[in-house]
Amino acid sequence: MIPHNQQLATVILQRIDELASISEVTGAITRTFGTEAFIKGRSLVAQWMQQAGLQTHIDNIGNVRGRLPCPTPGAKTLVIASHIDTVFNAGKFDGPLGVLTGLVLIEQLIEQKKTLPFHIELIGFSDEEGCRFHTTYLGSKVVAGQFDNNLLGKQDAAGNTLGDVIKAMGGNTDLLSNDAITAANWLGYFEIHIEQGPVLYEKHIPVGIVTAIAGQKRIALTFKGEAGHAGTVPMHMRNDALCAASEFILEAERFAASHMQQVVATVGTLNIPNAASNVIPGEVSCTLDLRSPSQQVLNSCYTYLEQLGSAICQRRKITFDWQLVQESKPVNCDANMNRLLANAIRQTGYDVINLVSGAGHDAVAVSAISPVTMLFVRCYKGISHNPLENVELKDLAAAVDVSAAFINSLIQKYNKG
Ligand code: HGY
Ligand code: MN
Ligand code: MN
Repeated sequence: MIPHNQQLATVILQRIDELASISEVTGAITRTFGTEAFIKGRSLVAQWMQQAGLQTHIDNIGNVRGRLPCPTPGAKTLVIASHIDTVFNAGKFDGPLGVLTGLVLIEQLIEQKKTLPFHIELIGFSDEEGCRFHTTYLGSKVVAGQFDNNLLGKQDAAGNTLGDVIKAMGGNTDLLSNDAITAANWLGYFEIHIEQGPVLYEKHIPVGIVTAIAGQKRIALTFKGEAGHAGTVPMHMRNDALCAASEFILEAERFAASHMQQVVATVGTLNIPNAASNVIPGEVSCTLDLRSPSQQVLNSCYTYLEQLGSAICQRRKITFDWQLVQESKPVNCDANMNRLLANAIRQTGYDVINLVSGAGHDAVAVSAISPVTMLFVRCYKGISHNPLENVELKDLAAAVDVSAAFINSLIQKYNKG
C-alpha cells in the first residue's frame, strides 16, 4: 500500500508536470507575465481550484486566487501561496510547487470536513520573477497593498507597457488596490518553496525553515564607447565598450568572492546592439543582481561597485550609466509562525534546519503587511532556474506531512481563541 502522503505527492507531481507542459517555447519551460502561455497555465490552476470547490477568481494583476471561507464571523485569512510565472528555460518546481502543494493541503482539509477558525486563500502569484518587466513581486505587492502605480509605465523588450499588458489580460489598472487583503484581515502567510540552494541536499534532510530572505538590488548598466572597424583601429586608439564591461564584470565577481559569503553579485544579461564580428562594440548594456542578508553590506557593495564601474570607464574613456532598477530589503520571517513550523517538522520526525534564503520570494512583499513563514524543500544539488531542477517524491511527501501538521497546529491555536 502506497503511503497516503506519497499518494498526495504523486498528485502534486502530476499537476506540476501538466502545468510545466504549458510554455511559450517548445522544449523548455517559460511562462512570463501576461503571455498566452502564462494565461493558459493560470487557467489550468484556476480549473483545479474550482474543482476543489474553492471560490476562485483572477484579480486585476492576474493572480489566480482560490478561497476556502470559514463560518467564523470576523475571521482572518491564512494565505498559502507562491508564484506561477517562471524565468526563461526554467525548472518546473520554482513557484508551482508551493501553489500545487497548497492546493492538495486544502483539498485534504475539505475532505476531512475540518471546521476552520480562519479563511484560507490559495494564491498563484502572477509575476514573482520579473523577467518581462525587470520588476519583482507584482502579484504579491498588489495582494499586500504595496503596489506602486508608477510601475505601470515600465516597458518590456517590445515596448509594451505593464499597464497595457494588465489591461490586455482583462485587468483594470484603476482597481488594483481593491485586490489587496487589508492588514486587519491577515492571519499569516505560508509559502512552500524549493530551497534553490545545496544545504538540504548536502545534509540529506527533506525540509528546512527560512529565517530570513536576503535583500536585493537590480541595476541596469550601460557602457558607451565608439564603434569602429575591427581591422583598422589600432588597439591603443579604441574605446571598446565590451572590454570595459568585461573588466567591470570580472572585477565585480572578484569583489563579491572576496566578501566571504556576505554578498553575491551576478551579471545575468548582456546585450551588444548592432553586434558584428568585425565591429568594435560601441555600446554594451548589462544587468547586475546584488544580494545580501545585510542591508549595510548590500548598500556598501552597491556604492563600491558603482564607483568601480565609473573608475574603469574613466580610464578607458567610456561613458558609464548605472541605474537602480529594483530593490528589496532583507526580510525576517515571523518567529511565532516559525516556532509552529519547527514543531511541525519535529513532530514529523525531522531535524530542524534554519536557512537564510539568497533567493527572493513573494514572502518579501507580503512581509510588509503580514507575518510570513516559509518551508524549504530539498531539491537536487540545489539546482534551480535550470531545467535540471528536481524534487524527489519522498521529499515532497515529507513537505506535505510537515505542512499539514503546521496548518493543523494553526487550527488548534485559533480554535482555542
Ligand atoms: O531572483 C530571485 O531570487 C527569485 O527567483 N525571483
Ligand atoms: Mn525563481
Ligand atoms: Mn521562486
